[in-house]
Amino acid sequence: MEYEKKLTNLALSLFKIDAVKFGEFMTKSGIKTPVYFDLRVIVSYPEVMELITDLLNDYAIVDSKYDHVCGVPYTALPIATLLSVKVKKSMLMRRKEAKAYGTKKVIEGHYKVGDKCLIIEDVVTSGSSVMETVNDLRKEGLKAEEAVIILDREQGGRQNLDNNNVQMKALLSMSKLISILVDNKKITEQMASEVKNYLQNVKAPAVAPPLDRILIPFEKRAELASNAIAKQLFNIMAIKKTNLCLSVDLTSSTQILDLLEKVGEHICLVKTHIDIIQDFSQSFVTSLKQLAMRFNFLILEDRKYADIGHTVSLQYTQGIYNVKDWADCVTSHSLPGQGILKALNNSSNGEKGVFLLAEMSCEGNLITPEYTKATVEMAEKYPELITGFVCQNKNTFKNPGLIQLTPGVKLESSKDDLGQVYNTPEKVILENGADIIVVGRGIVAAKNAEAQAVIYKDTLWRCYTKRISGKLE
Ligand code: 5BU
Repeated sequence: MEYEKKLTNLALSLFKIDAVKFGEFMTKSGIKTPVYFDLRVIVSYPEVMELITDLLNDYAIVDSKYDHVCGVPYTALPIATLLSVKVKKSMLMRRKEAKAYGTKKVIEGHYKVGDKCLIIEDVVTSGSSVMETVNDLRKEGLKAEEAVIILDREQGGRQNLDNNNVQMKALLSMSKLISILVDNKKITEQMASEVKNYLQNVKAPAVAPPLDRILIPFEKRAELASNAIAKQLFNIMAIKKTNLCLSVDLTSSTQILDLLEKVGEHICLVKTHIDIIQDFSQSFVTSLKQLAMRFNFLILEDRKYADIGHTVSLQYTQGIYNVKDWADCVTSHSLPGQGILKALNNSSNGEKGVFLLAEMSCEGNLITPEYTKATVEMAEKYPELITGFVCQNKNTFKNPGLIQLTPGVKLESSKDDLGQVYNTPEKVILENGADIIVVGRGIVAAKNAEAQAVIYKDTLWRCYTKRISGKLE
């Protein structure tokens, strides 16, 4: 049977078994509708089930590349099952509620991160049910970018799904269904035009794309930030069009100041290790602050605090370095627990920031996924203090008001001989979710540091603009 004949057959069968009804009905949201779909009944008609599976298999999904199929619960589950068996692809099953006991899994079945999953659904109105399934699959690291459905009500679902990066293919659209039924004298012309009017006037509400931090521009994220330094950094990045942080790992204060004089206009943040400077002095700090003011960048002291709260508050506010005096933000380990954040918070008066270390770039480091997760949870208790995380992965945290600071970056991926691992700007920004990128030797050790800083700045910003455009492939 050719395609058109099969489609006609499907439309007529759905009408015959009362899966499609015409008259006057009330929708869930209390709107009157002249047409009503209930495809749950198809399980009672094996020949209709077979026809749908056939159509899905033969036509709708010939050029889809996928590793699994997953039906949107519940109506599409048996259809997905039949299709999975027919095309010999594994099926995944999404629970509507996670099990309260045992594995607590939401997605059942075997899969790997990065596997592609084809979504199967019966009817799409707004696309919200498809998105619930897509979001659960994406949380597991699966790719869900295609949905094949039986009936498109043509009320905005296609656009909503498209906005969420899901392409929809439908066996039948509402207009197609109506025209088949009119041609075959199942419904009158008058009913057909009533349905068309209804479709034109009643659109499904938009399904808001989830607030994925990696797609939100920095100037918007500034509004979502609870920490004053994060807010400033987002705004500086947006204004200066740079997300480059220079790590000035030099031991002479003159060298540092000379370098910043040249690259200051290209960076949003400078990162220091104050304790490696041979000739530290108060006048160095004064000059550093002046440069920061002149070029509009902030200062991060990469101190990596890791002691009990009492000691850290002394390290932060006392001694020859008096870090709090000149650094806008500092890095800190979470290892000692809450006390360290409490100490930094007490000393900060809501004016300073902390990048909490959730992951490291060097190979063989002892941080585990559990440690990272506990670190992110700990930060949630100090929203006014936390600027963001030093981390390597986009799934480490979700809050769009926080900043992902990622070190270990060079134009070419490589390693040094002491365990540092370098990724490329493309990898860290597009794949790993980095917002601010820390570059040290990639610039500091270059023959022409200024020219190299411009190359980094342009490359990093290009990756960022590509990322927020949402067109990653
Ligand atoms: P590099 O020259 O680009 O390798 O310098 C990277 C800087 O970032 C350096 O100052 C490190 O101390 C810092 N860093 C890092 O490389 N990796 C990490 O995981 C953390 C900090 Br946390």
